[in-house]
Amino acid sequence: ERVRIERALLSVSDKTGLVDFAKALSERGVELVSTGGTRKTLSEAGLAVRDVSELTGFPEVMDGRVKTLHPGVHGGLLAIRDDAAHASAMREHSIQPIDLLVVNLYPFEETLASGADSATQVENIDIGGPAMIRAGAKNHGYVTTVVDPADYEAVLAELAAHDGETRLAFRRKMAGIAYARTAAYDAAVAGWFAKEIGDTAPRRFSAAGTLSETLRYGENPHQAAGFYKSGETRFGVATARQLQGKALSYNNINDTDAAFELVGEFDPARIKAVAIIKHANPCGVAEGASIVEAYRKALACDPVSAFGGIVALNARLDAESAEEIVKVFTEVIIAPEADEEAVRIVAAKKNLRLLVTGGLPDPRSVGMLVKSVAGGLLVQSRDNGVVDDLDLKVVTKRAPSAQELADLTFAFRIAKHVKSNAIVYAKDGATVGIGAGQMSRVDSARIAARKAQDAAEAAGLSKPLTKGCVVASDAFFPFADGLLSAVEAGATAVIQPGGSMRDEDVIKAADDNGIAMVMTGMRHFRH
Ligand code: 93A
Repeated sequence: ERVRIERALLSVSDKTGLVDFAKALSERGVELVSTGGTRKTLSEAGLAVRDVSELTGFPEVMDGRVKTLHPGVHGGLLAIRDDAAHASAMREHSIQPIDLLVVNLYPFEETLASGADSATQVENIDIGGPAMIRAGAKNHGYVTTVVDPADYEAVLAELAAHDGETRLAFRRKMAGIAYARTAAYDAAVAGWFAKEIGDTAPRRFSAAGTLSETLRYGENPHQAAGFYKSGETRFGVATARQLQGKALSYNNINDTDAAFELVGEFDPARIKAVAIIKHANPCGVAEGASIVEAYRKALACDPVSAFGGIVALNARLDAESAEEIVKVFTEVIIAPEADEEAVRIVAAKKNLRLLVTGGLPDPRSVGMLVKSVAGGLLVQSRDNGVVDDLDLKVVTKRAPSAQELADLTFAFRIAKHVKSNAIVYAKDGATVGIGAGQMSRVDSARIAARKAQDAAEAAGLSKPLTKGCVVASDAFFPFADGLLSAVEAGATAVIQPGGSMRDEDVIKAADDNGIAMVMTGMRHFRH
């Protein structure tokens, strides 16, 4: 379990912190072995250090291309110390065990950034370094592998805390970091090759996983695209079974994901829910006693936008619902399951895709979201905040009624899945107007009201559906104007995160208009 560090092999391009680290190791009685440049730095600092050729019995050759690629090194890294055959091989070939491996790689990424020529770039592909790192990390039962000067301190702390030994848990942690490093390194090399040869097609293998499907095109026909599956077992578009219809397009996959993640917010044991999505935003969401009821209510919100939409269900697709859905031109239906009869009804529409997932995604689960920016990636954890878990605070004189409160939490659940700025009007468990993706919150509020007006007119109603509704905002109202615009549309209760400098003004505006307002303390930006 614990391993005493007696011999360390150090071979680093980035010499940051090297001398201090090696000095500390040496003071602990650790024997130091190094490759050319590293050894030179250490001996100039007055440290006793052996040359790696003493382990290999072979000189560094071919301009250093071959310096550690030798059984004398790899045997010392890979040997299972308490395996009799391994131990006898070590004795027979005079292979000395290496307990601590400290390697950082030829600066391939930095060389890229400097705009070097191809030959220089190729020379900076490290071969021996990754080979040693992978060997040491594989044999983490015995070897501690360090690939980053940022971890030197942690190694010394580990040795100090455990009497010159490392624990298995520590070595495993370091092994994980080691493989992540070699993966990132090779991803950079692969990316450079793709660029060199002008290959813009999605790569079959990538750090994101293995390419599962080459798509016809991306967001637009002149863009290449592919679908990588991470292997995560989350119920959703990546793990769904497609029962019928054309192949999914890039936009279909994106929209279907948005749709199904949204209905995942509704526990089917409590209520049935349906979301209709266009361009990754909901144009109608509703809950009801049955799927067909929820679908009708969702469709009523914005029947014009629902044309060509994606329909997601939080429960089994039944025949009655299928009949209703196929009346409207729909691109995709996604549901946990589907009745045989429903499948037959959908089959009449050859192109309509029907996906069954086997379950619903857990909105509370953790995960990573990745977005690319020029020259980099932004990574964040999934927005797994759920309104039911929040401490809702009534901040106005009037508290919401039970019905208002039910609609407020419904609306806030949906606002989380609407592109910011998001304004969601809701009534009786259905959205009645959604404003998405505007640069000003007031505009989102106005658009949502306008859409509610249009839907009412289309349905031949005398007043817009927003009369007596509630409103949710994904982020705080910076001024009272956004709230007043919602009040003008007919909202009687508001749910929003709060936290603006002008919360006082916004609360006063609500009180002046007899509005009930609830603050969640959690924002749901989505851009
Ligand atoms: O050219 S290599 O791929 N061949 C090798 O056998 C080898 N062994 C270690 N590069 C190799 N290294 C790398 O040399 C290490 O990963 C490290 O980046 C560098 C350290 O060289 P030096 O100690 O001479 O500065």
